[in-house]
Order: sequence, then C-alpha cells, then structure tokens
Amino acid sequence: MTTENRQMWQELGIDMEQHDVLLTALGPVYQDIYLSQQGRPEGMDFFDFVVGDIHGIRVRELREQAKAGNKVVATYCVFVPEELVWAAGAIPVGLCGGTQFSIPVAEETLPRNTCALIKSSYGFKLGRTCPYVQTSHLIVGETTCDGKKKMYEILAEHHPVYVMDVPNKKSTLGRALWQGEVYAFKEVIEELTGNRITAGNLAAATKKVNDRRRALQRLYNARKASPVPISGKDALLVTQVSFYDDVERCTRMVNALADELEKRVDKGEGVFPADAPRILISGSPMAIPNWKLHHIIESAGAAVVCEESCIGTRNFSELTPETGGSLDEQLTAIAERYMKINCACFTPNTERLDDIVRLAREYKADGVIHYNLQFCHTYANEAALVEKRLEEEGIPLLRIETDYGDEDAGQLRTRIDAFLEMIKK
Ligand code: BJ8
Repeated sequence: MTTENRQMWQELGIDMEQHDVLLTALGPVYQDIYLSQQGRPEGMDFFDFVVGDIHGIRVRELREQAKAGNKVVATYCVFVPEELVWAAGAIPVGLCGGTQFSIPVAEETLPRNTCALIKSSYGFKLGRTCPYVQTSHLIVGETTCDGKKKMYEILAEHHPVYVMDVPNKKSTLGRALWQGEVYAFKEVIEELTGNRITAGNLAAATKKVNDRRRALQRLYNARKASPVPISGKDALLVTQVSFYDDVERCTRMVNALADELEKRVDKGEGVFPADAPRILISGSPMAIPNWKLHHIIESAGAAVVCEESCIGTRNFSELTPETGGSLDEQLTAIAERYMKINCACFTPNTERLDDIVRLAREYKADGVIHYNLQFCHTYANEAALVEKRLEEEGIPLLRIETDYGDEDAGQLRTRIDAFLEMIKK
C-alpha cells in the first residue's frame, strides 16, 4: 500500500481502518487461490498486477479523468448500455460486491435474507470501503430484481443514483418500454456530462465496446479445447477485471492472452489432463472477489470451461450491430441488443434454457453446476426449469445454493466430489 494510494483513499473519504483490513485479507487469499496454480498463461501476469493494486492504479486513472472534467458512471448490471456512457466521454465502471467483508455493515439496514450481491454492494458504499464508488459521479441501477430495486432507493440517500426500468417481458410492449429507457438514459448521460451523444461518437463507442466483447469471445472459444488451455478461475478473473479496466487496454490484454491460448491449443497444451471432468457453470453472477465455487470445483480436479452468467457469456456473446446509420437507428440497435440478455428477471426466459444446452454441447461439458446466490428467487425458481430441460437433454446437473461465507465450503466440496464421481468419463 503506497503512500500515494493512502493519500488518495483519504481524499476519497475511505474508512482507512476497515479498508486496511480488506486489502490485508485479499493478498493471502489471492496467493492461495490464484498464484498457487501451475502452468498459468503468461498473459495472466497483467491481471495479477491489476488485482495486486486493485484499489490503486485504476482508481488513480479514474480520478485523473474526473479532475479533467470527465464523469465516472458506476453500474451493477450488464443491462446498462455502456456504449452511451463512452459516447458521451464518460467512463463506465462495473462495481463488484463479491465479498463477505462488506456484508455486516449492510445488514444493519437490509434484511439478512437478502442476496449477498445486494448486501455486499450496498455495504461498500455504507462502510466507505470502495474507492470506485467514491470516485463515481453517478450510480446507475436497474429494476431487474426486487431486492436491488429497493436497495437502490436506500443507496440514493448516500450517493447520486439513477435507475433504469428493465421490463419483465420481452414482448412488444416490453421492448417499447426498454427503447424508451435507452432514450431516457441517453438524456441522463448527456446532462451529467454536458456532452451530446451523436451518431459519430456512438458508432465509435460501439466499436470500442464490441472489440472487448470480441476479445472475450476469443478467450472463451479457446476454452472449448481439450485439454483446456486456461483454468476456469483465471478466465473468471479476466471477465471480472474487464468490468472496470479501461476498455481499450483490456481488449489488448485479453487479445494477447487469447493469442497465447490459441498457441497452447495448437500444441495440445492444457492446465488440466484431457480427461478431467469439464463443468459449465450457470446462474447468478460472481463479482470480484467471489472465486469460491470455481476454486472448490478446480481443487477437486475438474475444469470449469464456461460460465453461462453475466460475468460470462451473457455479457459478451451478443455484439451491438455496427451498422452505423442515424442516431435513432443506432439507439434502436442498442436497445435490441440488450434485450437479448437472458436474465432470470424475464418471464418467460426459455432462451436461457436453450443457451445452457447449446453451451454445454459447444464446450463439451460433462455436467452443469447451477449456481444460485442464496435468497435470489429469480434464479432459484428458474433452476427447476433448468433441471427439467437438462434432464430431457441427458445433461447431468448439480444445483448449488450458497453465499459468500466459508461455512458451507466443506459441505459443497462433498457434494461436488460426489457429482464429479458420477460424471467421470
Ligand atoms: S442481467 S443476472 S447482472 S440482474 S443474484 S442481485 S438477480 S437477487 S445479479 Fe444480475 Fe443484471 Fe440479471 Fe445479470 Fe437480484 Fe438475484 Fe441477487 Fe442478482
């Protein structure tokens, strides 16, 4: 923790004592989960470096942007159209909320039986332990689930918040509502930044964001190989970092990693034996530093080869059409693109079931582990439909419901070991 960082955190109003506890705990956990892995790609060095200075370098960059008059827009969900934020000269930052550390302070206000992602996110603001939140000028939320929706109302007492209304159905009416929301968001961002969003700057921003999506697609494509050239833990980390790193640098670094992985695939090199069980994870997102499930699965000798999740394929598998055209045409294309995200907040959400089956086949998964954050009712209830569909398709499934605590780690290990034994080739 450099003196420069400490001074910056103080200026941001960070609770230094609690923040020290957080960062001091992260180092050994990262060593144990990440740095102890064998045969990691060299391209992971950059991501290790980013995590090694997780609240330093990137926050400093954002502060410099803010000092230059640019705005920082924080988000929690992949529904917020980042193309519009970049087009207006602002910088979007995906907030995390993936740690138990920030939950106790949140539980002073929010009910305990609220999903860990919501409590952790809120706790970072309330406890003043996240410099990204403190640096941001606006937090953009969404109405994807009731817990988040209400948390944003409470969060708004502590920070400027704007909430986008995501419909519950992808019907004609739902799409019209969402299109209106995209237009309204454009105005909010224009007012925040004082900059106009034009056909020109929106097309450039769309290309920039798509380039990062294409790079992540390459990374995931490499994971289809057997043996798999990168661990699931490492791939998860890359996608987590992609939410807050600079978009162009991140694209470069992910492409460099993908180059390396493609060479490994050509040479038949992998980080797990070719006969290691291959697992597709599907369900709730895993915000940094939530590496719990991947770590348990891979410590048991299986390889996580894909995440059907907003921290995985749901975030990058659809590109926004780069057709250019008028501003209206581009805004319509953006609205359409985001309506293709198959979040469990939609009813019906059959496209997600199709996706899980398709991904299980494409990534040659031997089994699917459905990951559900405790108290997340949308994913928990949808899991029954996932189970039925996978049974019809003959794809083995294990349903896990957990939170960020370690209390159930032993029980999870036992259940995962039994599942791996069952699907062994
Ligand atoms: S598009 S998955 S990122 S909403 S896990 S907070 S749903 S109770 S995170 Fe999500 Fe956007 Fe959907 Fe993706 Fe609520 Fe469930 Fe918690 Fe959740």
